[in-house]
Parts: sequence; C-alpha cells; structure tokens
Amino acid sequence: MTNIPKTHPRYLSLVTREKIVKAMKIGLVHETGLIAHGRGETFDYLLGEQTVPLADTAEKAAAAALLCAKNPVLSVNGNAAALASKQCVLLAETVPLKLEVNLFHRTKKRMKIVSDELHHHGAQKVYGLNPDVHIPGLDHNRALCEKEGIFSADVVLVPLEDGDRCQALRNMGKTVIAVDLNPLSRTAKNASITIVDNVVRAIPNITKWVCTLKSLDKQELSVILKSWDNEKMLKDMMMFLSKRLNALF
Ligand code: PTJ
Repeated sequence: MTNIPKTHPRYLSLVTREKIVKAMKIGLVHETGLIAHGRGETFDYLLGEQTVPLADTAEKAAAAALLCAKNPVLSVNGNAAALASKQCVLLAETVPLKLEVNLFHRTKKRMKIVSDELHHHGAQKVYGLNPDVHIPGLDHNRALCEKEGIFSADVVLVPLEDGDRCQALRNMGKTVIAVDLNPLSRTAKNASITIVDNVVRAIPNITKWVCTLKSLDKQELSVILKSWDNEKMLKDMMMFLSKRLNALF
C-alpha cells in the first residue's frame, strides 16, 4: 500500500482509492467498480465532498421510510461492501433491516467474498447466496434474489445501483431508496428517495437519523414521508451544483 501522509490535502480521497483498489485485488470489487468509483469522485468533488443539506433531508426521509417498513432490505454490492460494510451492518442492527448481497457482475466466488466481508463486520445473517426468485423484467444477474429478502421487501435501500433494477423494483410497487452521487443517473431519477451523497457518509447519517426518529410513531413518520418530493429535490440539487460551479469562476 502506498504511504499516504496524513498531511496530504487529498488524504481521505487517496486512502479511499487505495481501499477500493485493494478490494478489487481480492475480488470484492469488480474491475468496473473502479470506473464507477471514479465517476462518483467527480460528482463528490462538485458537492464539496460533504453531505449537503438536501442530502441530509433525503437521509432523514430514508430513515423514516425504513422505520415505517414491514420488511426493509439493504442491497449490498461490491463497492458498497468495500467502502461501508461496517456502516451497513450497524444500520441493519439499528433499524433493524435485512442485508442481501446483489451483484451485477455475479459469480459464486464474489457473492461469497462480499457476504464474508459483511459477516466479518458482524452481520448475523446475509441473504442473496441462495436465490430462489427473479425480479420480473430484468435479463441480467441482478434479477436473482431471495424470496424472504429483496423479493418480498416493501422498502429496498440500494447504494450504487444500475438504473434498470431500480425501475424494476419500483414496478413491483416497492419504495426504493438510492444512494447515488450522480443526480443525473437513471437510478437517481427512478428512485422514490434519492440520496445524492457518498455512500461512506450517507449510511452513517441514515443510521443517525434512524436513532433520532425512532421514538416517533408511524403517523409522525408518515408526515415526513408525505412531504418528500423526489423530483423537486433533484431539481434543487442541480440548481445547487450549478450555483457552486458558477461561484468558482
Ligand atoms: O459489485 P457489482 O458487480 O454489483 O458492480 C457494481 C458496479 C458499481 C460496478 C455497478 O453497479 C455499476 O456499473 O454501476 P454504475 O452504473 O457505474 O453506477 C454507479 C453509480 O454510483 C454512478 O452514478 C456513480 O456516480 C455512483 N457512485 C460511485 N461511487 C459512489 C457512488 N455513489 C455514492 N457513493 C459512492 N462512493
């Protein structure tokens, strides 16, 4: 591993890169996960590498949706496991919700590596390794899931998604919470609640909101959900980003 001095102005970003490269070398992250990470970095740079107020509000709405859910599931892929396994397990315990591994580049070996990583960070049960159903309308491996997990979930949290599964899950009537740094992506546009934030910051902040909102009853939580307008948030986010860009010149 390259020795990155803590004094380096890009320390956190460089350490995260090292983490994802190391995860790729052991098969946790797919090679194309590095490209996805690079795209994410660009948008994070534009956001100022911070949880902006619009994202914080989305994380609050996500927490409310998870607390209202009957069967909430967090779908974990390679990048999410590499960057935020510990945080995913903590969120799973706090809500509580189920963890299911779901990969675009699915192999038996990678499924086990990602599942082992979650167990290593304390997960008791991880779904996904024994798929028994298909998400209708999807022709690739992301369709494979477990009946008790994603298939029967009413709320699915999907960090770093590809857009067509998000749409397929919506078509099944599920509430989809997406974490995607790119507000222009199909996932961002198709999700019920889009969190434009880095998964590294988003998952712990959702957990923080879950702890804050846990004492509210379902009616109070549904007030938060009813006021959520995803389309408006995406428009406001684009305004925020363009204002930030304009201010730089
Ligand atoms: O592990 P697998 O096999 O399931 O493969 C996962 C990848 C990420 C390769 C696959 O889902 C993929 O190709 O994703 P996309 O279509 O490139 O989309 C990834 C999206 O996540 C992009 O819009 C990125 O901007 C965004 N993104 C990347 N890194 C982060 C992120 N969003 C939040 N936090 C990040 N750290």
